[in-house]
Amino acid sequence: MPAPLDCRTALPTLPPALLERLRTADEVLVLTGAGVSAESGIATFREALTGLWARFDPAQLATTEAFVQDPARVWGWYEWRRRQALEAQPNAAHRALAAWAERHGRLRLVTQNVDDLHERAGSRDVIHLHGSLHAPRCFDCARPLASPALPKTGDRLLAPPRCPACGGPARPGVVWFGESLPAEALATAWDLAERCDLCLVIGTSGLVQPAASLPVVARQRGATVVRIDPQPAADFGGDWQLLGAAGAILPALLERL
Ligand code: BV8
Ligand code: ZN
Repeated sequence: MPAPLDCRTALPTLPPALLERLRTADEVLVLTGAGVSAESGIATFREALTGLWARFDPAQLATTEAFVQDPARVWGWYEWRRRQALEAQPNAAHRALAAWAERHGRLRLVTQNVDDLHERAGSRDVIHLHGSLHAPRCFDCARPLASPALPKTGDRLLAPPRCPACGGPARPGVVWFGESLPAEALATAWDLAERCDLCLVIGTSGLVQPAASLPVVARQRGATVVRIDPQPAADFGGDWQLLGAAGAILPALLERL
């Protein structure tokens, strides 16, 4: 596996083999994580969370147990994140991926993110492996619920609204740790990983399963795996690492294709 390419100041001349693959790929799978929304001002998971949440570990809050134990703290955290997402704008990375898909025609976008910035940048048929901040449902009867009006202030403890049908508490429409991923989304993503000949892994630390296995499956099936991230991955089993911000690298890459 070649050394990571330093793209932090500008996109360097790309190795011919990489450029050829980017230009001629037949089926492209793109897997994104929180890093693709970082330049929109949305904190990633592994940066310290600001405000009321600085002292909580997301993996502790993003669980059914945490919600049962303190619904107002978990619901309040997600409403704080939903506000962040609503106040954010898609960045150049989101827009470049939407443009790439339009031009290529056989590029599918799978995201671990629960914001809607890919959609707002124009991406279609986005596969959300971990759900969405914009699809609350009843914790007890699973009925879809409307997102309530956001309170005036940001990060607060908030009692979840009640289900009009059974009175149960609303829960965010995300996949918590220990919960299964939406079966159809996972099956579609897995099938894409097995069929693609190019897999772009953008803005994800690759720590959460089963999403992190998608690029591994793709490579096992012969795909070229390209990772875009400012931080090199020590145990990267793919082919190319482009070091830098997705919002800078993706538009520059698109110009080269
Ligand atoms: C499951 C939604 C089982 C919620 C998320 C023990 C007990 C229980 C489970 C497990 C266990 N051990 C392992 C597991 C499995 C567990 C797991 O993987 N745990 C990890 C922590 C070890 N997985 C699960 O629980 C999954 N379910 O396994 O079910 C099961 C099986 C059968 C039957 C029943 C159950 C569910 C996992 C989904 C959890 N939900 N999100 C929410 O958002 O609150 S995960 C959440 O965290 C995100 O969705 C995402 O997946 C993950 C965060 O990762 P990243 O997106 O990668 O973000 P991160 O901050 O880590 O990295 C950002 C990257 O961007 C960095 O590399 C950074 O350098 C880079 N970056 C920064 N700026 C930029 C940039 N890159 C480019 N440009 C920039 N400008
Ligand atoms: Zn209900």
